[in-house]
Amino acid sequence: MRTRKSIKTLTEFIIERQQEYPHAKGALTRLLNDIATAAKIVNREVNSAGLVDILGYAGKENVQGEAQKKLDIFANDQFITALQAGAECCAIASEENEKVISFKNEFSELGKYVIAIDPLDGSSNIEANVSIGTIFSIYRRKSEIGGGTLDDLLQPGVNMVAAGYVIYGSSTMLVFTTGKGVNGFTLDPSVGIFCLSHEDMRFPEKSNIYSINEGNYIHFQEGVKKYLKYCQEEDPVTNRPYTSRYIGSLVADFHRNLIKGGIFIYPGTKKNPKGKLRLLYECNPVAFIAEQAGGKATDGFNRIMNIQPESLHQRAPLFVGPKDMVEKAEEFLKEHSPA
Ligand code: P6P
Repeated sequence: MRTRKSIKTLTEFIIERQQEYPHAKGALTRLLNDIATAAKIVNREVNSAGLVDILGYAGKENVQGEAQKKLDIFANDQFITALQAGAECCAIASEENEKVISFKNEFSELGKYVIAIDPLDGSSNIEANVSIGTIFSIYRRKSEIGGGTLDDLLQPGVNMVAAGYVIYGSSTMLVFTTGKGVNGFTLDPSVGIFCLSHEDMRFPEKSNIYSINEGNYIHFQEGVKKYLKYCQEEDPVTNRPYTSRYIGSLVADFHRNLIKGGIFIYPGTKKNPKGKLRLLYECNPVAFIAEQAGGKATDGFNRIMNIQPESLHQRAPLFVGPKDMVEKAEEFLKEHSPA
C-alpha cells in the first residue's frame, strides 16, 4: 500500500519544478493544470462511451475530411473551454478546426501561450475499445497583444516550451516534458488526481520493436522497404529479428515504444509523400518527448523539430524512437534515396 507521503501529485510536481524557473510566474503551471482538468473530463466520457449515446459518428467531417466521431467533438469542446477559461492561452490550433481559434476576450488576450492540439487522436479505434489519446504542444506567443494569430502557431518545434500526451487506456496517463526530461502521471480515478508514476522516462538501452502499417508496404520508398527487411533478418548480436507491434493509434504505439523500446514509422508514400501525421499536433509533440527521453525524431532525413511549418495541418513523415534505431533507418533511406 503506497502511503500518502510517497505519492506526488501533478500539481505538487509542477510547483516543485517551477522553483527551477525563478522568473516563472506560474502561467505554464496553470496551463498544464487546465489541460489536465479537460483530460479528466474527456477520460470520464471515453470510459463510459460504450454506455451512453456518445459513440458513433456526429455526421460531420473535420478539416482532414475524416468523419468526426461524437467523442472527437466532445473532447475538442472540453479542451477549448478549459483553455479559454484558464486565460493562459490566447489561441489554439486543433485538428478538428480548419482555422486558428483565437481567444479575443479581455482575459485570454493576455495569455502568453498558444497550443496546437489533437484532442482525440486515434478516434477511429474508439468502438474497438483500443487506447486513444490527446496530443498537445505549447509555444510562447510571438504577437504582442490581442487574440493569438496564425503566425503564433506556425513556429518550428524547437520553439516548444512544453509538449505531452494523455493516453486513455487500461489506465489514463498524462506524459509531458517542459524541456527537462519526461515524466508520466497516472490518474487515480477514485479521487481524480494525476499522480507521478513514471519519473524521468527514457527509452530503454536495448530496443527491439518496430511499428509501421505494413499494409502500405508496396507504397513505401525503397529505403523503408530495405529497413523493414533489416528488422526481419536473423542476427542475435543486434537482437534481430525485431518484434512487429502496430496498434494504429499514435499515442498507444508511441507510449508502448517509449516504455519497452521501439521505433515508430509513418513514412511518406508515392501517393502521400508527406505521410499521414500532422506536424504541429502529432509529430512535433511526440518528437519533443522522444528527444527528451534520449531518442530521436526525423522525417527520415531532417530533425522534425527544425521543420518550419507553412500551414496548420501540414503533414510530415515520422521516424521516432531510440536514437540507434532511427539512425539505422535513416542510413537505409539515405542509401536508397534518389541522388
Ligand atoms: P493508419 C489515427 O487515425 C492516426 O492519426 C494515428 O493515431 C495513427 O498512428 C495513424 O493515424 C494510423 O494510420 O493509416 O495506419 O491507419
